[in-house]
Parts: sequence; structure tokens; C-alpha cells
Amino acid sequence: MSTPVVPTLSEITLAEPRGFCAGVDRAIEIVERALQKFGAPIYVRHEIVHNTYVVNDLKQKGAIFIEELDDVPPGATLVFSAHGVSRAVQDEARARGFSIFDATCPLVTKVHVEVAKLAKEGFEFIMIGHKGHPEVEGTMGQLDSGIHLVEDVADVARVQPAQTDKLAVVTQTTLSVDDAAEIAEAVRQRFPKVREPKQQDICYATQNRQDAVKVLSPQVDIVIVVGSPTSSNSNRLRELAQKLGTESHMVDNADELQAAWFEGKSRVGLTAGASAPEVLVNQVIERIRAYGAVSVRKMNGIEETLKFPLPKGLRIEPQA
Ligand code: 10D
Ligand code: SF4
Repeated sequence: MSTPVVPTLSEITLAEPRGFCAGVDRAIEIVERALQKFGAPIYVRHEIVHNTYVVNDLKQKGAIFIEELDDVPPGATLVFSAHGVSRAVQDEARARGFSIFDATCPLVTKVHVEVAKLAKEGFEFIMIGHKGHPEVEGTMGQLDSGIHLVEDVADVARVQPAQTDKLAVVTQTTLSVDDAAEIAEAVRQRFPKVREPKQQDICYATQNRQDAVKVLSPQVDIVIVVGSPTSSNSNRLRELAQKLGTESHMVDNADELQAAWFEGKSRVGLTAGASAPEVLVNQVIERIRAYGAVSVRKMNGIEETLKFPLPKGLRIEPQA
């Protein structure tokens, strides 16, 4: 089938920053290095990051993705996904004797550590996040009880902590910055003594990608987000552009683009979630160019340089 032509299209503007964050880079590298060092199969609990291409690529290299530890054979090497796991999963995996590499993003672990520390001081928690998301399950699973999940402002009115003197708020790292601020304000209104993190739990990558979409959206007629449907942070980018009044679509790959979206439009904005690889962005660019866009330019934006170290046992140690 020949590629349709959209005569109105002129330019693609790339959001900066977009795509892989430091936690995703590290998580994928952990699986790749484990495969190189120990050979296939390497078991991974949950999708290492929420991206179809990344998961399929690692499957081809010998990774096996599972949800239940029952599906991991004795003696296997097991990697925890970047979203983190509950204490119960950690304990069970250890008890079963797997060789474990933890690919939980250090910025998610930071939230886990904060929860454990404040719980020892007698705090109860309000967690702002999306029910059922693996990061929320992992963070809430740092304690047996005492973490109350709120998904929106209405939930804040319903939450029933046992006491209000020692109450702290924590959040999922990949939320809409604006929605989370609104929910946090409702928490503050209802519980004025609530303790908030010194630095917000929403991570730098989530913040930077949303900030970039805020700059990009008014400059373009349509925003395309590369990301998988399961990816919270990617969904937030599409939602944000749409809220700002710019038509927006999220695609898992170039084949999901529809020429009809671009009819009558000239300027296309393109971004990618923190788990979406640049190879997919390039394929999307090529497809939109084939529709008729003549130029590609990069938006000015923050340059990210953060890099997290790999776990011991997977680092390349300098030769003695
Ligand atoms: O769904 P999500 O945005 O939390 O995860 P995704 O795997 O798409 O992106 C990386 C973010 C992580 C691992 C949560 F911190
Ligand atoms: Fe870590 Fe943020 Fe990336 Fe999640 S989105 S993996 S918290 S850097």
C-alpha cells in the first residue's frame, strides 16, 4: 500500500528532552548485562519498563517476563522491573534463593526508603497514585498497612487515617505534575499538619518531559507521543498536550500513525515517554516525512546528564 500524502504538512518539532530517562537506561542495561554474563534465560518480574518494543527485543535476546514468582524455576537469575516491588515479593524471591538483580529506579527506591524511615517514626501515609500500577503496589507494599491511596481530589475527602498528627504524603514518580499538585493541595487543606517530601517524589524526567510538552504544544497543530498504552508517564504527556488544547495521539510504533490525523495540519510536535526508545521516534519521523513534512527541528530544552550506577556484580570492574 502506498503512503498517503498530506499536502498541508510542513514541519516536525522534536520535544527536548524526550524518551529514555536514567532509570530506564539502567534497567534495560541490567537485563542486557545479566544476559551477557549469565546467559539466557534471565527472568524479569513484570515488564522491565512499559514498552512493547523494549520487552520484545529483550525476549528475543533471552529474557522471560513473568508476573508470579511461581513461574521462576529454582536457581534462576531474576531481575525486578524499574517500577519496584513490595517487601513481600522481595522476601519471597530471597527465600526461594534466586540470584536477584534489582532494576528498581533509584528514584523509586528513594520513596521506598522514605516510607520505611517515617513508618519507624510512627507515620501513616497518603499516597497519590494510580491504583493497580506496579510502582504503587511496590511502594504501598513497603508496609503491611498504613498507606492510604488517593487517585484524585474526591478520594482525599474519603480517606480515613487512624490519626492525623503523624501523616506524610508520598506520590508515584510519573504522575501529572499539575494534577498531583492539585491533589496535594486538597490533602494540605484537609490535613494541615501533613508532612511533605523535601523534594517532590515526581521525578526529574517526568517533570522535564511535561515541561517540554508545555512549551511545544502551543507551537504546533498536533502532538504525537511515542509510548505504550501501559506507560503512565507517556499517557500523561498525551493528556497534557490535549489539555493544553492541541490534538494529541499516542502511538506504540509508526504503524499506528493515521494519515487522517494530519489532514489540514502543518506543524507536528513529537515527544516520547521515558520508556520509549529513540529508534521508534526515528521511525515515526520517517513516516511523517513520507506523508509530506519537509523539515525536522529540535526544540530548545534541558539537557539531561544524570546516570545511575549499575548494581554490583554487573559493573565492568577496572582490570587490576
Ligand atoms: O508506567 P510508568 O510511566 O510508571 O513506567 P514506564 O516503564 O513507562 O517508564 C519508566 C518509569 C518507571 C520505571 C517508574 F518510575
Ligand atoms: Fe526513574 Fe523517573 Fe525514569 Fe521512573 S521515570 S525510571 S522514576 S527516572
